[in-house]
Amino acid sequence: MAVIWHVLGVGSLGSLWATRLARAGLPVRLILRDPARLAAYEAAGGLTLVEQGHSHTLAIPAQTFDAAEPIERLLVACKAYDAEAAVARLAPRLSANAELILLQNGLGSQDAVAAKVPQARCIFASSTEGAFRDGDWRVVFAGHGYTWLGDAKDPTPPTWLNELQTSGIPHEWTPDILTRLWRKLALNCAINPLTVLHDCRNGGLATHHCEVATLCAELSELLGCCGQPAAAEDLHSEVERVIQATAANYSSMYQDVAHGRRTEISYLLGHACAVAARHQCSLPHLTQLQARLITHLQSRGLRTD
Ligand code: NAD
Ligand code: KPL
Repeated sequence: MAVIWHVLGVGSLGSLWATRLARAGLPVRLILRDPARLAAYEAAGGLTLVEQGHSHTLAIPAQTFDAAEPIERLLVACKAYDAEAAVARLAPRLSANAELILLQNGLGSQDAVAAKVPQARCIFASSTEGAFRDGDWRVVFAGHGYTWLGDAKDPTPPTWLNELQTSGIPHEWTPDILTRLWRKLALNCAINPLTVLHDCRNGGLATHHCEVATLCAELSELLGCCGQPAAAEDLHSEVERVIQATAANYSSMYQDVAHGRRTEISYLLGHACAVAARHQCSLPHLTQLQARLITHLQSRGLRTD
């Protein structure tokens, strides 16, 4: 019998995965926060995927944390700051051979989750797909991309990669998932905070070349210090390429701040600065950027952790 995909975190990315898996005929269960959310979901009649203007509603079964069904495969799609506590609540339901797929951006949350469930295999993911919600229980597939998956402790690919293939989820198994995550973290640190502080789209950073170049130099130094030199290769030119390629977009952090939502700062810039401090690597511009961003978030009444 096919293993059930339990999905924890039915937001943008979790819904994008759940709907594509279910559309391919795979067994999926959504895990919702409490009976009130479960009732609201059931009243809506399912989860709707909007793709190229077409919407498709899938009546994926849902449950709360209290359901009895053991969990063998868990897709964790909460924000980085929610992942550890949410997984800890589900730990009693994990079977002995459980596998978790962690979709969180940045770094830090994955190790915190893994420490809560030492018996489980934790597979880390880094995704460039884009999705947003245009209503409750609705997700819009906004940007095609790719998801890299890997396990820093065990390079053996899991058996279910073919299910991602069947579901049309573009992916690749990589032995270097930490390098991928560090590279994305560095890109996000070089772009996202500046878009918030300069109140601009990604393309607006074209007029802040020097600031971007200085940050890229410090981020490259950090990647060298923490044993990730491959993640630093041509970082500055890739950052400039991403700025041009996504010039019309607002960064994810910009959008979080604009909507008054908590950001993932602690798992991006915060993580970079914490690792730099641990390695006694002095990065004055990055540290100053963190301080400026924290002041900005405070001024907007937003959380700084
Ligand atoms: P989101 O806020 O849309 O979804 C997170 C969901 O988790 C929410 O529905 C929230 O209610 C739920 N949740 C949180 N705590 C919970 C709990 N204890 N129990 C049950 N549900 C809980 O976030 P998202 O945009 O889907 O992002 C998820 C992760 O994926 C983030 O780390 C983000 O950076 C990363 N990511 C997102 C995208 C994207 O396009 N949205 C792309 C790449 C990476
Ligand atoms: O990933 C991004 C984001 O907005 O979070 C990009 C587009 C690369 C900018 O850092």
